Amino acid sequence: GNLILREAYQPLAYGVETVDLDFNLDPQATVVTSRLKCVRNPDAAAGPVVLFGEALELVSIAIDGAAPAEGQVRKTESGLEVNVSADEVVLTIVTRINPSANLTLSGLYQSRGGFYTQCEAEGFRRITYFPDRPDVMARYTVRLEADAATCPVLLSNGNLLETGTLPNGRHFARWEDPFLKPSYLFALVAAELSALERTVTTMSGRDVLLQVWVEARDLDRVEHAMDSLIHSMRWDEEVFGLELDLDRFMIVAVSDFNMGAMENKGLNIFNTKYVLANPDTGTDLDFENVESVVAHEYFHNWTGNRVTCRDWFQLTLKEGLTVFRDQQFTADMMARASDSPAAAASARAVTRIANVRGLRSGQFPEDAGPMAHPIRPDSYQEINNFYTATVYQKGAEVIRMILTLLGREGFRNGMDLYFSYHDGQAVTCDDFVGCMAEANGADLDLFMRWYSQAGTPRLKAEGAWDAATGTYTLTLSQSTPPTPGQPEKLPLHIPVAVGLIGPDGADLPLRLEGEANAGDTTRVLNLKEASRSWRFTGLAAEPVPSVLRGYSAPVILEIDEDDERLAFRMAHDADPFNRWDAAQRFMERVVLGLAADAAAGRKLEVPQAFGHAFRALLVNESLDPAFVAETLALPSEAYLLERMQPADPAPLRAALIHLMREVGQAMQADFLGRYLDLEVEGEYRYHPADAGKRSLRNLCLRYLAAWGGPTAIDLAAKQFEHAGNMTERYGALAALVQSDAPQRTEALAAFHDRYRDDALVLDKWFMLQATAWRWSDAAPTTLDQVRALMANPAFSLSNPNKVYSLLGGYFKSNAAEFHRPDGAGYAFWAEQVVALDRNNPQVASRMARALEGWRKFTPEIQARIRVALEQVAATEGLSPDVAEIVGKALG
Ligand code: B3K
Ligand code: ZN
Repeated sequence: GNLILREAYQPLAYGVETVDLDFNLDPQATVVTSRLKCVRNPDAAAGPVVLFGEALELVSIAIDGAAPAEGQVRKTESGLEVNVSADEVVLTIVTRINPSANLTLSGLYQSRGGFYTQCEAEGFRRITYFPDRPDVMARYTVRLEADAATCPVLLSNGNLLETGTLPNGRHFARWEDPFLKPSYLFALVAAELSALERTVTTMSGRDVLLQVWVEARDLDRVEHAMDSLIHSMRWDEEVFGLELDLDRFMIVAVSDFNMGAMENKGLNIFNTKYVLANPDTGTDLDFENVESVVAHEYFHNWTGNRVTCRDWFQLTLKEGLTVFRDQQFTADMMARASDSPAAAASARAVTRIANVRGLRSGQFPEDAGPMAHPIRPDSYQEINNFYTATVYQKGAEVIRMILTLLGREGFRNGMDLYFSYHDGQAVTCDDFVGCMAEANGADLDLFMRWYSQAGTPRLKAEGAWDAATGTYTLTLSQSTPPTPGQPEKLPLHIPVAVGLIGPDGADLPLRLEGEANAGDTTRVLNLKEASRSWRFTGLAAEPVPSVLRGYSAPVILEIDEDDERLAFRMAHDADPFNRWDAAQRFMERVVLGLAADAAAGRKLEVPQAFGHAFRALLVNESLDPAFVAETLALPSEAYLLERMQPADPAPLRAALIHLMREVGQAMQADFLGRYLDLEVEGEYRYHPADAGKRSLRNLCLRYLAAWGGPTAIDLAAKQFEHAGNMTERYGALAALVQSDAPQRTEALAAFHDRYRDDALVLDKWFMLQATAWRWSDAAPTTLDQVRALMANPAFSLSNPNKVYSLLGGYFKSNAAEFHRPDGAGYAFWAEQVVALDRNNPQVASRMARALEGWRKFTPEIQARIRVALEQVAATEGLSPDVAEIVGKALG
């Protein structure tokens, strides 16, 4: 592949001041006329006007209104170069494109009869020739013309200037975006849609129009997205003083979309999955996801749009920061809805736990495999492969550490300085961290290593107790394993939040050697070297350390704790995150122990101490149910496979099944008791208190169904039948699917009948079947079921949501079935990746990534996977997207 290097960045010789676009929209032959005012960049080396273009038919190009001279326009591998001598030049470029044939869903494409665009990262060059880089910021006007009957709604960025009718049933609209923007934020929509509208007043007193555009039949599912938008606007005003800068803000939902959503200026385009939700179709988790994705895209208006990235290596500048902002928002929203300070603290912890679960199961595997990269990568072959968990989730953790180091006020001052220096600019991660440092007089030079070093650091904590002096010495050491291209690692600046727990379970006031008084019960220790010790004095008895509270840094904590100590922290740690983490560590130990037993053919036995600690949490009615549900939910299989050496999905699955069955059976009365007590009365509302109860109830049901006693299956079948909302209906179905009860088939059929015309709900139905565990060898194999489901009329290989649910579910969330010993899962993977790649390389590449971590498996498994990887790698005409993934995997 073609390797792009961060170090090779050069500004272009010519930028663009204004862009006037005219779209004559037609499914097969859309004509795009672009008028570019190009201006020489005084800071760049001399050169031609560089225009990128891909899959375009060039109709004409004029330079200052005249035909180009012989040789003045040169075709290159990536587009065109235009030689000009003036400092300013106007290019008029006409291209023809075929949106109906564009199955990549990048550039201008069609979905259900409408026209939509997706330009990030490099889709604009599939619409017209343009210097399609984020450091080229320009002012845009857009004229859209389309058939009035099929496309009554014509939208683009910014403010609407004019609309009108034309002969032959056509009509037009003109839009103007008053702000400078890079081409990746351009958008248009021409479709038959209806809007939910609200007018709200911003903090400075301006009235702005908010619209959520969907197909008319979906209007009963948009209220929550609108509420989420309004909450996001208020939050950004209150927390960061940032206001909506346009007169109107639009969200459009589309069924065919490669990712979650896109922050185009003033015209966010969303996957329907992150807009549509009502109690009958969306689970509590769907409501939460809609809220956070709406917030994420809205927050990009400042962090991403007003200040954007100089080049794509800086992607985490906007993504890490914006994920951090949406995570803070969600935590605040959860806390705000709680009815006591304790409930608020717990709700915040539950949000944090969800974020860390995501990091551990999505980002840790990436950091341990062939795609490992720093949050600011040094090179890439295909930029679309770098919208990763590392850039997004680890990037957000890095911003969160800056908050930990600077405090709330210091962080806000840094943000204010960032906007005062860089509004309207395309900048780098150094610029951002520079503002944080300058606003606080802080030294973040060492901290910058988080931007350049890949891999998950190991943080080792060792304690030594000296009874004679009442001193506890905590030694923290760090190391990072090598990653591809980075054999040597250097120490990072790691903020480690630490507490000490006394023998009675209460936190102790902390006093470091040399300090006059004891202070807070949680302290942040700044580890900047390979190893360092801290001495806590004035202690009456040996404390139990609670290290990395709140998960203060994205590292793997290595600390030697026996079962008794884990059970103690599960019962007492005052930091709810660490209390949850103690439970997860205990479970991990038990599951991996059982897996080793299974692999060696030994009898499986769940340790009693674990059962006691588990049950103590289950029956603890003073704890928030949402929190209890998190502590009792198993770590993800993806994460456990990372922790297992060598990874072996079959014994791991056997261990998980055994654990759930045993615990479900042994504690059936407790599960049932809590289940009955936690029933939520009244009409469904999306509220953390209700959602927490539903979550713990559904967890109880899953353990009970795993045990599989007839009362348990009846209970699940009843919940399924009488459910008043999707969270209960889905929870019951998930429990039944995770069992070998005959009611499983009936429930699946009933669910399908009820939602046969509902694409988003059917995605859940596909996903549940693709990810289901097989509880007995008599059950049909998952691969056979997935193949059969591909023939279902509701399935389509060209709809990303369907692919992610059915194929993604099987490849990425069902390790034991996918890695079946005969290798049939891998052959199926190769077949599907190649088929997808012909039409949609971005979706194909996502599926391809399911096998990138293959070297963690046993040698027998590796040998089988290699065959499939080599088969895909040898395929002719492979996209750069998939080629990069399989190339790096085999490299
Ligand atoms: N910025 C977009 C992601 C674009 C992905 C392009 N392959 C959505 C987001 O992060 O908000
Ligand atoms: Zn984003």
